[in-house]
Amino acid sequence: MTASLYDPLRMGDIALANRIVMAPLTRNRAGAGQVPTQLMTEYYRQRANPETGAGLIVTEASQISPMGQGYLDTPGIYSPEQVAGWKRVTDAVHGEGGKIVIQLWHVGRISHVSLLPGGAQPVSSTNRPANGKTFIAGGFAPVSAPRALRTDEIPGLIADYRRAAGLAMQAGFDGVELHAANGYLIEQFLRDSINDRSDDYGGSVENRTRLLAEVLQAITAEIGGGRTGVRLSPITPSNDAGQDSDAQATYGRALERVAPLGLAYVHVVEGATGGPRDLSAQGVAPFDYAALRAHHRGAWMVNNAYDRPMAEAAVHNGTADLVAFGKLFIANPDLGRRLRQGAPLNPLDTATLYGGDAHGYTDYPALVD
Ligand code: 8OZ
Repeated sequence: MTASLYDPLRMGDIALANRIVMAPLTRNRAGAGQVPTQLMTEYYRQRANPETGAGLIVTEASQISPMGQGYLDTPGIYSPEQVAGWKRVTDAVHGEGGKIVIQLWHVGRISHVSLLPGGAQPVSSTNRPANGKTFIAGGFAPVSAPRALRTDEIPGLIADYRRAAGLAMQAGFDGVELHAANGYLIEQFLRDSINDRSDDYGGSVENRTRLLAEVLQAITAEIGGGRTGVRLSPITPSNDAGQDSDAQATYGRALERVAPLGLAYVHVVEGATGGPRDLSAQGVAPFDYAALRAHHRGAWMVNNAYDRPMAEAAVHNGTADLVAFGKLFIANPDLGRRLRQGAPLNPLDTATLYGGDAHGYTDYPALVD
């Protein structure tokens, strides 16, 4: 039986009205204490009704601890005030009949001392800094040099992820998505282009996939595999991640290893996040996503530059169960309705993506009835 982008889907323990997903999108509009604001609540509410918006919302990446933050004004999921702020968001989304999971984030070395407690150094798999910039109070700045986490610090890090997953349930989320993509902490362990450790968390594929596996083990022990997803980006060069020497083997083993956890979904960024899907011009071998999928029995979510024909085809031909849309959902609060109708789409204003107020955030127009 062939499915449509507009058909319902049971994804683990989460029942969705359709397969249209709002992708995780950093917007840098959290309030003091990295607390979700009323404006953020309105932004998510506008996109929550599955009749007009998304079947599932994945929130913007949200740090699991103060050390997990890498940019100005990103929300957290570690304090009671943050839980209360997110509860306003989940109540609003559920009030529209929608579903929402929170993306759990630790940036690792993609951070700056000015954002971290007591001016601490960022932590990573490595002491080597990324060649890149982050956004801090004064504007863009080069990321700070990290220090490699000691082996005896890793249990505490895993405990932070587990606690965040528990807090997400208190905040009323339908589940969580582990951010294991885009050159952030988990990917800093996965790829041998970054990970230069000699302990049990570095070297072999088995060792480099260990942190991902242990974090997912801890999260699923807390909230269940049926409420847990993971986002991977096997070949993205984002955040100076380089390329793993054998991405197919590394990412394949990662999913094979977590298969017993029965994850609700795997979310894969195809190609360069927010950029080209085909990286052959950059000398990157094509990645076999179907081979990766063979290691996972649950729902398969795809992302990156999908338009209406591509998304409809992917679900129709079974390449994917769900399609996540990023830029299109920023500019079109009623993207679901527009896709269904083949209606024109609003253009994206790139000047208002990161930080600011309601402009370019909650003031994109919906279609008029
Ligand atoms: C854009 C700006 C800052 C962060 C990601 C969380 O790439 C992000 C991000 C994107 O996953």
